[in-house]
Amino acid sequence: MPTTNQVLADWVKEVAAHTEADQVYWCDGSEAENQKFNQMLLDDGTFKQLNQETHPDCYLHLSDTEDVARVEHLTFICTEQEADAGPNNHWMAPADAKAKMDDLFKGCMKGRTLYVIPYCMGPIDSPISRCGVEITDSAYVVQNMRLMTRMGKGALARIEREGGFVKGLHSTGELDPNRRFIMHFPEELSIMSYGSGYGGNALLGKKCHALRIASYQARQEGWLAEHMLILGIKNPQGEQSYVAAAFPSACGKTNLAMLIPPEGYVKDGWEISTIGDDICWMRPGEDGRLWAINPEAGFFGVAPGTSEGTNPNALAMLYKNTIFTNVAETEDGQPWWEGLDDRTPKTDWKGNPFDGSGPAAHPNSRFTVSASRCPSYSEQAEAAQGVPIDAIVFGGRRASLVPLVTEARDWAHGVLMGATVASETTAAATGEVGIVRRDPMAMKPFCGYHFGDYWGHWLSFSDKATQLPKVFTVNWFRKDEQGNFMWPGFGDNMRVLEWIIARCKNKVSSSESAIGGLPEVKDLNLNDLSMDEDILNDLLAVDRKGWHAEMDSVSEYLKSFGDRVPSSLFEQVETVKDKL
Ligand code: OXD
Ligand code: MN
Repeated sequence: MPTTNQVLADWVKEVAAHTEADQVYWCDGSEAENQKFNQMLLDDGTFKQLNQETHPDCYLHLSDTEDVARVEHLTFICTEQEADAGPNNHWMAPADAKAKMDDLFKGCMKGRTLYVIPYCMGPIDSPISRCGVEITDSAYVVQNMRLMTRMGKGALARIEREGGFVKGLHSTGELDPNRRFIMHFPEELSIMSYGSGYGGNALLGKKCHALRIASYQARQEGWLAEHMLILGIKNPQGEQSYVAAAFPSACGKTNLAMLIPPEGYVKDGWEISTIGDDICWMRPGEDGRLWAINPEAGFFGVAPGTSEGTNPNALAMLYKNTIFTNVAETEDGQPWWEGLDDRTPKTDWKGNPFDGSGPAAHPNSRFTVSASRCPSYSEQAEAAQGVPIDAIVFGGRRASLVPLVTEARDWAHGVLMGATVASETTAAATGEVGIVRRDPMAMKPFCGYHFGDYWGHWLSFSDKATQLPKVFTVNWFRKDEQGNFMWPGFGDNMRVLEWIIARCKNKVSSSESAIGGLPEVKDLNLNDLSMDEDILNDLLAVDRKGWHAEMDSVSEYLKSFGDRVPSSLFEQVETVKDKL
């Protein structure tokens, strides 16, 4: 399947020569090809077949035990000027980075096949979508890209029509953590990744292209590439709204994207549909609204904690056509992870007999599955024009201070809310409870340029779009003095979404406070929820002293990014302080 795009043809030839690949294979994205690759991966032991009665076409892959997560300390943004990468990124000069990577890639595909994966991020016919080509020596990566992107013939045809594409070069190398780098060249729209087969490092369409490179490109072209889920909400009157929401990791993005509303809501006719669970590309439409697509075609989700109780929609997808990475296995060959159910697995994620010590599945074990398998997947996810976003929601894990939901006064205030998103570390993760780490727009690991410029870009949308979404902050994670969660979360988050949508449609008022608009208790639907009104009052209260301290810390944080931080963000901080 060679190509009429000369740049692509020359690049593949050049890489094949430099890496000394045995052969070159162009992926066409067909079902026959899918089956051929699965068989190949079974034959060479990369895949293990799971129980085909309970889990047809499901495979287990156990990775190298040192290659199980994204490696932020080895991830670089390589812009000509160091200042353009910003204090939020590791930087390396492009020439140095290329020399280093050229050395690593030299001869690395000897005895291996070089796979060419043309892919499209977003619906093939959407003007918001962008294409890329990943070259990899990993058939496991090919099979994951097949589920996560629109790959093969259709993508190549679009590349040939349009000309441009993001170049991504990947090799698993020796999987040596000391010879592992993920380099991004946003000025050239290219990526080089060596030494890891893990999703975020190796499936280059996802974090590398759709967030780091795309965020840079989006700034130049006037759109936004964000670490956000997108969900649809239909009310009993049949009115459809869309919400995009950004949360740092371990705050339940996939669960919120696939939320099943409480019974009473379902009876009344409310419906939630899923557009995406991780990435959102948005741009102003002719009507002045922000229109969004999910550039991905699949879910690369964390398995542990996924259950019938926490996310029945996610669990339902995982019985067919799924790749499991680093989960445990039951006696009868079914995938298993902590939190799934009370069975005891037979083998752990290293393939050893499970002896009860430590987790059986790796805490970052994953499922890769086509979005079309999700029961709540919306057909609007395939719409070329995208969906119009009514509300943007930012959230973090805050045991105290931050109310259940707050509405920004205006767009600039909303940008401040996003820029100062924070999440508290948990004892389990670090031993230090309640340490607030800021993760602006949940993009700390993913923004391909200086955060100061990024916030300026966000602010500029008040001139680019006339009907911007309303912006909110939510916090599902408040705890009482005994350390118990005060809000039930999961499906009951629907109650907060209902208020958010009602605000977008001006159907309820909000109570103005120094930190933004808060719901009146009477306007939150608490039917069938045995919740004390005092608790809700606490969840909606503004702790003045605490917020003064918060604003001081926010100010310090913003200052740490130097003089590229827009002054209007500091003005927003002052406004909040004055009102306090
Ligand atoms: C992440 C992911 O690390 O989505 O954010 O995998
Ligand atoms: Mn993510």
